[in-house]
Amino acid sequence: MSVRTMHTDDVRELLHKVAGFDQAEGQERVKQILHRVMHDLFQIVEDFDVTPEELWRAVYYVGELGQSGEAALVAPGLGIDRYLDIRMDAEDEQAGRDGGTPRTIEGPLYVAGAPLKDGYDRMDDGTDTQAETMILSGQVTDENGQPLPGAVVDIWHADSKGAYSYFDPSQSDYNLRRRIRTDSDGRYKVRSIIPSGYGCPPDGPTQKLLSLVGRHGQRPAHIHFFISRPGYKHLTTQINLSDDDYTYDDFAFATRGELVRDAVRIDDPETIRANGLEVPYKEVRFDVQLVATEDESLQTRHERPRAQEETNS
Ligand code: MBD
Ligand code: FE
Repeated sequence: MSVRTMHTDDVRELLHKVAGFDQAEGQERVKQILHRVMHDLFQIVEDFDVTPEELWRAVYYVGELGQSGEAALVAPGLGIDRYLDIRMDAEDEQAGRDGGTPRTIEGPLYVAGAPLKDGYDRMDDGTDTQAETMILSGQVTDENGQPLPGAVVDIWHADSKGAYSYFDPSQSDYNLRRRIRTDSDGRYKVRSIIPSGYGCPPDGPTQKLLSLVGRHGQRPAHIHFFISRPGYKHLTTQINLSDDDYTYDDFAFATRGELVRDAVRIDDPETIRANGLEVPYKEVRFDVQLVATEDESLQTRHERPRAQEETNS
């Protein structure tokens, strides 16, 4: 059975009232967008002959998603975060402020207010005994290669099980989360552990939807960065490690070729000792180029709800 009702006065009047077009109060932008959203949803029901059973399943799915706290997790899986990056890249290009190290998505697992140190710090609390040691370092420069001292490099990543502190209450506060201020040469360096990739909770609503379209919910091993300095465009980015099965098959669409890095194993006893270590480790390098801008609104990260943002940042 396939009936067509979208063109009728009944549906038109219904949508008009749903969006509050007959009300003096409320916000015009919300009315316009809600009208479009509900119109297009009803049009989908008509075009695909969606059954009441299917539509109610979708309504209760939204409820399940909210209860699980996974709304900001299914978002990157549906390409929302990547789509916003594509738009911001295009805006930068149009405004002539493209270039520098590419952006990629923030993801839902940032926690504001990590310890802030000059030049160097250790990020791991030493309890992840299965993990390989990582030395991560790099130089922050402008587009001409001029070093930028005093830039803040805010780094966060998962443990050897793919879990993030704060969201995994078994980890210590701010484990694997640090802010490093670059030294007089624009350099930063941390000792940490090699992260593992992330997998969506297998029984959660995000994985449920992904499975319905034949997709996995895995991310490759990766390290997140916010890099900022007054006078330069804020950069939200990540590096993806090169030896992961999912390096080029990320459910969150965050991998960019320019952001893939090798973790190089260092076995040489002298180099190990020179770095103050006793065991072989893996070295990861990530140099960053920032783009100059006078526009202060571009010098900070965009707003979104973040853990500990008000209390501690
Ligand atoms: C992550 O660690 C992540 O970075 C993203 C984008 C989604 C889920 C988990
Ligand atoms: Fe992540």
